Amino acid sequence: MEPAQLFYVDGSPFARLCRTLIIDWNLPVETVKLDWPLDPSFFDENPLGQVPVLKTVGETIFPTSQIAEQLWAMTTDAQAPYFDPLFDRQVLLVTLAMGDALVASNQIVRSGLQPTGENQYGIDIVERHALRVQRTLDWLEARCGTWMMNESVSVCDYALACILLWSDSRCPFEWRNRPKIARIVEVLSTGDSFAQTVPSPWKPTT
Ligand SMILES: N[C@@H](CCC(=O)N[C@@H](CS)C(=O)NCC(=O)O)C(=O)O
Repeated sequence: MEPAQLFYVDGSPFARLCRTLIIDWNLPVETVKLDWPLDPSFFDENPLGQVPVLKTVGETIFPTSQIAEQLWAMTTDAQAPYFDPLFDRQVLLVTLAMGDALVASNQIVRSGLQPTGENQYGIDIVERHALRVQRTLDWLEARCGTWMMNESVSVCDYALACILLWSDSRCPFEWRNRPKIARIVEVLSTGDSFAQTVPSPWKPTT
């Protein structure tokens, strides 16, 4: 039987979440690194043209939340990081959506897109993404115990750590002023699966 394969690009915080889960859950999934930018033929795999994508027998799975659920289903016994898809879904989806906002804002800035005309949209979109990120971090900080979901480390903690560590290497901003979040990310960042998936330094593509 063909092994399952996870397609990723270096640096993607969403793919890093899946890669750390594969390592820590000891799953038989081959990880396949793709070059950046992704080839247009990748739209045949995922109509959104994005990684991560998980291919298992007869199935092509995305986006990240769906992959995390599939990987959890592949585990044989419950082990850290824990995942209760029904209970954890809101926090996981909001955390990943915050990652989408950070990535979208970074894309605008890195692409060198400047306003070329009058803003008729009513909001500054980069500022709006920044506010979305700050308010989501406040919301998550207020809900945290020792970890984001009760007293056990979960997939939500891994997702948050992958996104905030990505921001450090790609679009740094102040997030360590929230003590619970800062501790969670600090603890996770020293683990083996995080050490094995550190993104390479950013290189501009021209
Ligand atoms: N919401 C998506 C986000 C995935 C995403 O943004 N992937 C980026 C890498 S971090 C990507 O593949 N970008 C390629 C492109 O836009 O061409 C998910 O949860 O999987």
